[in-house]
Amino acid sequence: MSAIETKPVDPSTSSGQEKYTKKDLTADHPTWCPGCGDFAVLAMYFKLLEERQIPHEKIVGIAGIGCSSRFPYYVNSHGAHFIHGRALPFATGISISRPDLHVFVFGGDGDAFSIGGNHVDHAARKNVKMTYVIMDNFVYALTKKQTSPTSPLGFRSKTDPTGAVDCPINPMVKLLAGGATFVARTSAKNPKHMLDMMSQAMNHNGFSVIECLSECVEFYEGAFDKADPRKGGEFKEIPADHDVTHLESAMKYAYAPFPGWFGLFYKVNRPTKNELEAEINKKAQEKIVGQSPTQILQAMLDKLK
Ligand SMILES: Cc1ncc(C[n+]2csc(CCOP(=O)(O)OP(=O)(O)O)c2C)c(N)n1
Ligand code: SF4
Ligand SMILES: [Mg+2]
Repeated sequence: MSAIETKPVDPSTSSGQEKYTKKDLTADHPTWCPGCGDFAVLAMYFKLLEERQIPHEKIVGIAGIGCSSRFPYYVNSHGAHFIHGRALPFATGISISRPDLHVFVFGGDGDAFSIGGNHVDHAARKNVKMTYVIMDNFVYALTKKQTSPTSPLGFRSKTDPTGAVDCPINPMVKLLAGGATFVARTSAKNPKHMLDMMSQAMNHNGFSVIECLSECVEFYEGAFDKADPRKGGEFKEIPADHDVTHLESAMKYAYAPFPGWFGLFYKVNRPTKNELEAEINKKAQEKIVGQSPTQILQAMLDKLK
């Protein structure tokens, strides 16, 4: 008589699946232009998730609007292509109410620093647990070459046909000043480095944010050649003896002129909003056990009457 073998099921998975591969995590075929830097970001994200072997129903990817923000379409996990610049508040709600999920946010320089500029500051100061990857291409690409907050002076675009005159923001300085507890910079041209930054960001208990230079080959070709050794540029990594808990030192690296430095600028531990509000949220959730979202919404509307 042969015994039927039963294999232990991981309780954190709904399917009990044993190994998650890129195939499981892939959804739609990306519609980015051939050569777009965003492909490398997606590839490294798949690699990270494969390495971690997290069931896809435990992952959330939220984005705003832009070429880069199409990211969630291509990943077989929970996700939303949300309102332009509003990915962070939406992701904050998910992070706080569902501590069992890993929350990632993806978007572009316009989404992060233009229309969503304030949200970045507030998610940073609140130290909401999530990982935010900003795919910076120095241009509004989806809207076909408009000046973005990171476009350099003199950049000719549909909105600045004679060249940009507004002083660009410095993402690293803004993120550090905003109070982010994990700030890193990488490039889509260096996937190994990018994967390392993403992996460290995911391990961080708090708001981890990465600026990833990701070239738009259609509307700003060659923007990052100065940071690419294969194009005669220099990919300067932050020295190993940099104290990542020292804000002033991080600021010094942040203020370096383009192409600047790459690596982990800053990392400190500070209580997260998730931890600080855990008890309040638990009590609020206990009150709505068994109710459907419609019932919860109706009860809220009734209170307003
Ligand atoms: C409220 C609102 N304003 C403006 C737009 C138009 N719009 C769509 S994407 C975008 C900018 C995208 O630039 P970025 O975030 O840098 O992403 P990229 O396309 O470069 O990856 C703009 C202005 C919009 N969709 N919604
Ligand atoms: S327009 Fe630029 S950013 Fe958008 S998909 Fe094409 S190369 Fe990428
Ligand atoms: Mg952009």
